[in-house]
Amino acid sequence: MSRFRSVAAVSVAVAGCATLLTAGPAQAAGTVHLYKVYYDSPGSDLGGNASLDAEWVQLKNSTATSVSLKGWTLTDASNHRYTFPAVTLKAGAIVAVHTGKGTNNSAHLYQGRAAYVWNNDKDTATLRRSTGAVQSTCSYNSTKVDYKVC
Ligand SMILES: [Ca+2]
Repeated sequence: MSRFRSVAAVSVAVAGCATLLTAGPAQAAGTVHLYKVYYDSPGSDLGGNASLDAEWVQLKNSTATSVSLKGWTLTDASNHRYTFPAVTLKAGAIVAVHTGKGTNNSAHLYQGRAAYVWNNDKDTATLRRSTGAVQSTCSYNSTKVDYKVC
């Protein structure tokens, strides 16, 4: 009886592996890309650091490996440039780049600006690698919503 149970358990485990292997290749084809731009921070644009930090851009690493963002840049259509410090974005992780000031950590980075960067009507975010090669872009052109999912 106990032998029968263990054979059944192995069969279930094998079936589970087959499902995971089938799902694998699609996951491996990911990139580091712009994920979401929250360009119109809540409330009136009266400035202040809390309002500036409620304006942000998210990047996502949808690859299966960690990626160093050191020297990568994020620019708007007016060429306001943010250069990433030595941070690593883990596989599957998202990091938000806030416009205002704050203390950087693995999930939140801060441009340290005293003025808004992302226009509330239309703009284009461009992410470049440290080589200058364009990695990802995200454009929006609407005041009907406050954010764009890239
Ligand atoms: Ca804005």
